[in-house]
Amino acid sequence: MPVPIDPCSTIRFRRLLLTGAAGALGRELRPRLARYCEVLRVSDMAPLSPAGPGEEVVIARLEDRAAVRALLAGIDAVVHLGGVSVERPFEEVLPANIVGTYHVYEAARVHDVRRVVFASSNHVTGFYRQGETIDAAMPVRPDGYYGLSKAFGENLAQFYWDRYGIETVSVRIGSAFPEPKDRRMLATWLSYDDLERLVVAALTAPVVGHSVIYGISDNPRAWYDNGRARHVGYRPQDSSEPFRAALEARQPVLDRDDPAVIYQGGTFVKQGPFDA
Ligand code: 15L
Repeated sequence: MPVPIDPCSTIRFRRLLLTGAAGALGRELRPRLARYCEVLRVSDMAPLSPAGPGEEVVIARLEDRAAVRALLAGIDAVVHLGGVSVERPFEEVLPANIVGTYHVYEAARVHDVRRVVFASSNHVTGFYRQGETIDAAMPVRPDGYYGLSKAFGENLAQFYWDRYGIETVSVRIGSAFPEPKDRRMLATWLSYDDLERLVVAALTAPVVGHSVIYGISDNPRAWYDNGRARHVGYRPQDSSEPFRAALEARQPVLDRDDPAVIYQGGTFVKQGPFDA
């Protein structure tokens, strides 16, 4: 079991929903989120391990409107990780990320779910240059169909806040892995403990409307300025810095003409076209 971030936490939801629970981040968050609620409903289209104490397991496809409608019944808040999480052809991204996220928000409206934590991505702004400091108020520059779908999800979140008062924190997740894998991730890395801190802050901040925040640890040379999202209350406690020396030794020379080195989205910016 992961070490509790706050073992004395008194934050308790009655029933939380975690979509995308079979994915890498879903598997990481499942035991962590269980500590903050009486019942954790976990869902994915892929197989999930059986329900533990205080868990409900629901297999559902996000493009199945009726299934998603049922999924959100009785839910207090949603952590929506579900969908395609890498660059893929538009035909694959469309049903899960675009239609599916629409179904989640429609179901939230119908069931009066008041808070969503939406797993957006740094690939919403992947075509800004590495080294350029950006914030969530700057125009999106998606680096592919995946990034475009996350930009759409953020727009859905804004619309459902403006029209229906459903609050969302859109988390533009950087690179959430046990440790940074390359030099780019020295800027984009998000530790799993900080991921938990961020999701819990996003679930419990008193007022968020629709807020957009970059999901990164306290990386000294990050490209993202989260100053506009202080009200979310996320205070990262990890940093990529201890990994710097080893990563720079492993990648001593970078090809400055490589788009993956030029742009913040890294290799995502040069994937596709998919009909070649
Ligand atoms: C993402 O959005 C992906 O889901 C993840 O697999 C990583 O590649 C990450 O971005 C990243 O940019 O490092």
